[in-house]
Amino acid sequence: MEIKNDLILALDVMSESEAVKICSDVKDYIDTIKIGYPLALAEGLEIIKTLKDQFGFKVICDFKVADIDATNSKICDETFKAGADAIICHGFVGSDSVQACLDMADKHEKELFLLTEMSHPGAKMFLQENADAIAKMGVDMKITNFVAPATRLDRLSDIRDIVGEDAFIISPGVGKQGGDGKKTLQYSNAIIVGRSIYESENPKQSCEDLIKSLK
Ligand code: OMP
Repeated sequence: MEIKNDLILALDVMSESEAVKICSDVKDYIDTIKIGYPLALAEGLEIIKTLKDQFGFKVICDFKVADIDATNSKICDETFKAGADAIICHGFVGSDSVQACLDMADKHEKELFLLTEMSHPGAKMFLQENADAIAKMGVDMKITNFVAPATRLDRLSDIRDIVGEDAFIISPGVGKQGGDGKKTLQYSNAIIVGRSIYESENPKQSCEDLIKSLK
């Protein structure tokens, strides 16, 4: 996936009007947005097509799909039917659950991102000790897109080593969660940034400043 300025906007705002306003502000700098439960639950899955049609963005749906295979399959099918270009699934549920997501992504000729270790402090409690195995499982399953944390560069680097240079890694945790964009891009293909942009007084300026800081 080609991502303009190596920057994905996490659009965790709570209404279509806020979403449209932020997108209008940053559309010259961004071509890929990530929509998660906050906006999808507030506005429905139609928001995917609304923003794609209005701005021409690629949309990654961050539904952290984490159920049994049959249910994962249905979640992914609906999400791709709604226009998503990619979906994020959890890996801790195991290969049968992830395979169901992969099969549905293949059926729709769309992409799947496998979440390995999360970026928040709580990820150290249960997920971290299994994250390398999750990444290895993804490699064994021929998955090529991964999510790994910008908040722990040592772990991001470990995960890069496991998935290999040709894999595509996107990394949340830059800005509000403390991660540094430029350092993250030593290991990652793109950063995911939410609040530092959409909560800013001037999202356009924040976007511009962030992109300059990545150079
Ligand atoms: P900010 O912290 O506001 O920049 O937003 C980060 C975005 O990345 C949010 O949409 C989170 O839900 C998401 N995210 C994480 O923060 N940590 C993770 O480990 C994984 C994700 C994700 O899958 O996108």
